[in-house]
Amino acid sequence: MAAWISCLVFLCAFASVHLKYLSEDENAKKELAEYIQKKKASINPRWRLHYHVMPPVGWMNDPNGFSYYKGEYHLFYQYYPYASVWGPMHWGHSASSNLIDWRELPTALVPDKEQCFSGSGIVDKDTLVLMYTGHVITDKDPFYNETQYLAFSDDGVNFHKYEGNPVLSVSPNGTADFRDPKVWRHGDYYYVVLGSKTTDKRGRVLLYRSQNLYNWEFLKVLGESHGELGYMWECPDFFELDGKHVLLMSPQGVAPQGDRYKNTFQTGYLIGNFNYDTFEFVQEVSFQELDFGHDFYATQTIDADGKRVVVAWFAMWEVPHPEDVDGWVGAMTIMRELKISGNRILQKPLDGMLSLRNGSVHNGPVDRNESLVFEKTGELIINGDLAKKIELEIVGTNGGNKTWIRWDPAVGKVAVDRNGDVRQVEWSPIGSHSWRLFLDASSLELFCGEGEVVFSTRIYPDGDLKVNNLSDQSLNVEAYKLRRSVPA
Ligand SMILES: *[C@@H]1O[C@H](CO)[C@@H](O)[C@H](O)[C@H]1NC(C)=O
Ligand SMILES: *[C@@H]1O[C@H](CO)[C@@H](O)[C@H](O)[C@H]1NC(C)=O
Ligand SMILES: *[C@@H]1O[C@H](CO)[C@@H](O)[C@H](O)[C@H]1NC(C)=O
Ligand SMILES: *[C@@H]1O[C@H](CO)[C@@H](O)[C@H](O)[C@H]1NC(C)=O
Ligand SMILES: *[C@@H]1O[C@H](CO)[C@@H](O)[C@H](O)[C@H]1NC(C)=O
Ligand SMILES: CC(=O)N[C@H]1CO[C@H](CO)[C@@H](O)[C@@H]1O
Repeated sequence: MAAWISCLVFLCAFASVHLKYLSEDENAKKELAEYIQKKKASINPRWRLHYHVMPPVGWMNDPNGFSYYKGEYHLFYQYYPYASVWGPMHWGHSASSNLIDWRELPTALVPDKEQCFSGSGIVDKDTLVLMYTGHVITDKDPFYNETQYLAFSDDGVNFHKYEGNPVLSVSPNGTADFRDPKVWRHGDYYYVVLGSKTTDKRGRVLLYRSQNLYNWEFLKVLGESHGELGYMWECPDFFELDGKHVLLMSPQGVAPQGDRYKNTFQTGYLIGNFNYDTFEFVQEVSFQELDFGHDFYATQTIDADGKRVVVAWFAMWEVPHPEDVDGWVGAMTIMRELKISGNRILQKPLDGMLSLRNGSVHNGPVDRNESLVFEKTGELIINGDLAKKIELEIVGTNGGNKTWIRWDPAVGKVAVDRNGDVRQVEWSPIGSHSWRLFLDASSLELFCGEGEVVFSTRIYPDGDLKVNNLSDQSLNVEAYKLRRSVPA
């Protein structure tokens, strides 16, 4: 009897702790939703984007949890709603039925003892499971601990954290940097790659597997820097593409080399072959950057109906984010389909991007000194003679930052020059000689040819967007206005 009563007391105590925990989480989310709603009214709209996912207010970084659940794509992001600077990480949330038109959903995860660092999403039976890094501040060097957590949803909107977190608590050699789980299913197992480093500070990616998402078995180091590729590899992703395997990741600490690696941190990939019996990834091509613009980091991919689609954080660490004074920072790039051609990956805007075209702005030659003006958004298909120089200037109708896009046949390079800060790379077209340029209120994305060279750069024009022809040759330009596909 006594034993029975104490057991009951224990159960009640357990249940009430459990309820208190859940209701605190629910209350925090409710207050946050009210805060976001109020704060939205004070956001300056001038640089808000029209067809790129952004936080409603506050700061965002990495894309997270890219998944397909109950008929919709879900895309989450590292989120600090209370200021336009990085802070304790939440997960913001957007959803879309076509990867083009996005709606905003309530904040999915709020920090508790742990900050909710990056991770991924996977559907397990009828549940959308998020696997993320619980980043906990500690009092001894390096003053944080990273372990892997789970959270669940049965409706794709409301998420609750697993009570048995963490599910994966120690990295093989005990390094505290152990984050950004990207999970997938193959055969009878779930697999996860995690970003980490060796004890002597070389970036690497760890591979684990599990039959149930709760118990994980370490398998192999999938890839590792030998000193040339930085001290930490973040946001790994691993997938099959056109008969090869690709390890996509964001190394930190790669030294600039000529035109390469000029951003604070890089994002790029290794192409090779993977064997699910030995767990060996044999790299065949050395590291290449995926995008050559100023603002591209922390990619995440999804298999969307057999297409491999990538999205990245459309910003960079440790650089000015001029929209911060407007009450928000950061966005996602447009979604791109990946393909392998030869030794490299091509990026192509999703076919669905055509559905954004809403009216022609121009079709034909752009005359001497003529400008095309775009009311905040535009898409341009540009054809020129690659035997001669091409130069376009992008500027606000009222001034602000100037950006130039150039082709110089003497060096065979395409350049994006933002206020004198140049990113450039060799381009040898493998097919099309066109450029496809997407402009939004504070961004440009330039796809060259078949997507063998792509630049993603944030720009801060004052007013609407003006594209000036500075070339010595006649360019043929087809230009469209693009409609809005995300909340303002
Ligand atoms: C982090 O915390 C877990 C317990 O949740 C512990 O097992 C692990 O050793 C800690 N890692 C480090 C690097 O301190
Ligand atoms: C672009 O400008 C140059 C020089 O101003 C001119 O020669 C060329 O014809 C212009 N391009 C087009 C398409 O008119
Ligand atoms: C083009 O612009 C330049 C600089 O403003 C000017 O000197 C030149 O006369 C213009 N050319 C034409 C054909 O309008
Ligand atoms: C670019 O524009 C931003 C926002 O107005 C401003 O903060 C920055 O100083 C400009 N940069 C240059 C080089 O003009
Ligand atoms: C397309 O443009 C027209 C005219 O500018 C506008 O009325 C309409 O709302 C736009 N459609 C969309 C879907 O944005
Ligand atoms: C996975 C991994 O890095 N394991 C290493 C941990 O450290 C021991 C001792 O230095 C090595 O032998 C393991 O290879």
